[in-house]
Amino acid sequence: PFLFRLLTHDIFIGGKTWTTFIDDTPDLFKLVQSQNRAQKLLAYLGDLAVNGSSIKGQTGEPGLKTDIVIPKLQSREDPENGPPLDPYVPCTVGWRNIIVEQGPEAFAKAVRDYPGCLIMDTTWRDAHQSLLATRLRTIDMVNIAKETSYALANAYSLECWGGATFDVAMRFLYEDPWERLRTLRTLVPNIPFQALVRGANGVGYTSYPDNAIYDFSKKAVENGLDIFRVFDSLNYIGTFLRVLNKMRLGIDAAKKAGGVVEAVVCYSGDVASPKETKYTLKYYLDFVDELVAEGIHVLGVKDMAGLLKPQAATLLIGAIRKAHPTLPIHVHSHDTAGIATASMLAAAAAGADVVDVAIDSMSGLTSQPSMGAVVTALEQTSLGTGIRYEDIQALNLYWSQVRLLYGCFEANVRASDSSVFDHEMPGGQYTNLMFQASQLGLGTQWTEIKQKYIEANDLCGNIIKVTPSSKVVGDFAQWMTSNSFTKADVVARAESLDFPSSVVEFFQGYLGQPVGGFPEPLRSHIIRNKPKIDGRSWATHDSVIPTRYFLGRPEIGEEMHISIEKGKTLIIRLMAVGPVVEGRAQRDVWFEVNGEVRPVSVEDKS
Ligand code: 3PY
Ligand code: ZN
Repeated sequence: PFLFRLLTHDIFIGGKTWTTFIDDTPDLFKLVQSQNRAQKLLAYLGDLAVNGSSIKGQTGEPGLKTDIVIPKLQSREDPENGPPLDPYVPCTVGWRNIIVEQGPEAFAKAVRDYPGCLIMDTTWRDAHQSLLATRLRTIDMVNIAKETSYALANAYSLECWGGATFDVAMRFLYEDPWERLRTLRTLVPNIPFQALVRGANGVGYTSYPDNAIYDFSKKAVENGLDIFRVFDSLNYIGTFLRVLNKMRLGIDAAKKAGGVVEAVVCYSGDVASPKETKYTLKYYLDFVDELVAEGIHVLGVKDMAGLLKPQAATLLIGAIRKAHPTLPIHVHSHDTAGIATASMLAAAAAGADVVDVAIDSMSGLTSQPSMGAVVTALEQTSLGTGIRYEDIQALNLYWSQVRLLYGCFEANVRASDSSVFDHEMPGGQYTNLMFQASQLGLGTQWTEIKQKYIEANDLCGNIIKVTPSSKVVGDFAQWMTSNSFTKADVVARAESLDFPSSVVEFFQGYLGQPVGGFPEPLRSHIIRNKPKIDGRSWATHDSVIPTRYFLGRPEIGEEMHISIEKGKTLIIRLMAVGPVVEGRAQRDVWFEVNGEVRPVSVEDKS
């Protein structure tokens, strides 16, 4: 085909070939490029036809077999109802303009001065991290991005990056998380983008050197990030020695990068309970004072497990509001027990400026509370969010289809679970551990894991549990379950047992210092002659396959439309899957690509 193109090219026919003809005429190669791309696509689809999807964590096929309908937003006759719709370009009105034009301090002040309560939408990050093992692909955000720029024009932010999205994109989805950020940024220029950053751990699981965190934060802002939600998994701010910094490093890096610093206090225990002795109101207020002294722009209250009951929200947010009248407060929760909607309403009433929600069909259970519920409830108070009910319905129509599509990653969490008040597992981890327990097929395994999680947390000294400290407790619990160890067994035999490495490293101090210090003599028994660490350790979208075909085995005869570049769509039909080739674990798979028959040879892994 290349030779044919060359010989039939106008310039060639006109006899005007010159030595740089090939260099100056890149369109000759377009065909070669698109053939290569088509060949790669066929290799992927052929492998899917023979072996099924190999995306880790997938069980079964996507639950949606039709194309997704993109809803239309209702037009806005009344300018009060938001910026007028333009079907061709994204919305340009929104809170991000203040960050870009006037900087983070002015943004924080405007948020604080806003008479209502704003929302952050977590649909693009925490919601799918908590419900769908973080498997949401960029394309499924891109497809609704423009509508989102209008519907959520008055949102404080869209959480779209950080947490587990970063490493899942690279390890399991074959995507570039930076590309995700840049693409979404182009499509949503008006709403601030927010990321969850694990202090000195960035978006990973261990501590990184200072320069990595500084450069990462700088690059994040350059690629379109606005707000950094910085936390430490033990609420450990670090020491004043720069080299030992924990959370302080994440805060400083975000600030130097020009981002909005939303520093976080992680919530644990029950601040409104008379039985609470560790995570008390005084503990939280002192920690908030320390964060404020760092010169943060916004305070995040991060209830990663969904433990904050309405009365506790009233008490805690009310007290922080009183102590820091000008500080914007942003509250995050999970709906594991079913109480988060009530708690977000209580937080708003007590003075929170922003609360976290997810679009209805991606909300509830281990995710955030429903946007439709919180927004409509606030609408009836003096704390309206500036988000239209009709727009939420339109977005939700889209997300209800996406939820079905990704049904093959659901952990089967079907109902609320108030036992979270005992075990305190963060939303994402709850779904993960439950999925693993159900894979083992033992009905009682899950109850057992929850019980061991409580015991493992006790052994660690009742710590704040969020990535990565929650992983330590989870590993500890699974190890206790598989070895049938009780808490008493562990204490009695600590000097000789072979503990999981994450547990040993936690006790060494690799994650920092837990509130109240490490339990002794258990710590010494577990780490034996290993060192104690008392500070911080050192430790292209050219052809996107729609998710339906990315995850689902194609059927014989099925026609797939895949766009490989603007205006160029391949119509691919699976024709046949051949027998295993004699003596080799291979099959030929036959496709028809734009009417032309093309075979690919695929390894049969069965
Ligand atoms: C993360 O660190 O990924 C979290 O979501 C913590 O809640
Ligand atoms: Zn969360």
